[in-house]
Amino acid sequence: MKKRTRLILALDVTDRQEAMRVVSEVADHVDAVKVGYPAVLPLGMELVEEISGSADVICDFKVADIPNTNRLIVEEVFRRGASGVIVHGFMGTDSVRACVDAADGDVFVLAEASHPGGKEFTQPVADKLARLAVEAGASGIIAPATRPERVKELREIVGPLLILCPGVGTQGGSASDTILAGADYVIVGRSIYQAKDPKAEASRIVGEIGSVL
Ligand code: NUP
Repeated sequence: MKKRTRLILALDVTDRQEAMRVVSEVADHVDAVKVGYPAVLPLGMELVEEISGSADVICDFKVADIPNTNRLIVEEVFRRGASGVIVHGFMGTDSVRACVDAADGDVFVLAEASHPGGKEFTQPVADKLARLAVEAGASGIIAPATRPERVKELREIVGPLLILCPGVGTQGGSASDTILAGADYVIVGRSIYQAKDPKAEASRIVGEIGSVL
């Protein structure tokens, strides 16, 4: 994944035409497009194939199973053209390692979730999950833009691994504060794809990120 604008679009759009319209409008402003179940369940893995022709795609499937099942899922994700996949760490080091071994690209481990409920279960074990990501050979972690102080602490643990942060905009996080805290990329969904002018909003966020680099 290139590191140019440091903005990743979260494309939680369920209509194919709408999805492709948003992607084409913001393509110049994002380093990757993240798709998850909201888009892939109605639109199929063909969506990944289609977008991957013009942009890096990260599949946010929060893979969380035994090693063999994880392997099968991750192999298919990359076979369809994705460049990255988001997985859970709580199933254990062997389950994450199976993802890393099967991947033909980046594996990101969710360390701490960005929503308020992320404080209940993920926050108490986030440091451990971040260490697991390092040990399992992952490319990076997912950390909360809603808690920049936690991004800073997690950076201490993961060193040079990539940190991707959702939670900017609608969830209350700030793109510039998140980058200043040590994130490599911010992930933004609704603030962009629900905007009247998604391209203008993406451009504004890229400008905000650029202003602190
Ligand atoms: O902790 C997480 N928080 C989060 O919002 C882990 C995630 N993967 N996400 C995803 O990031 C979430 O599923 C959505 O696709 C995106 C944020 O979207 P938005 O709040 O900017 O609309």
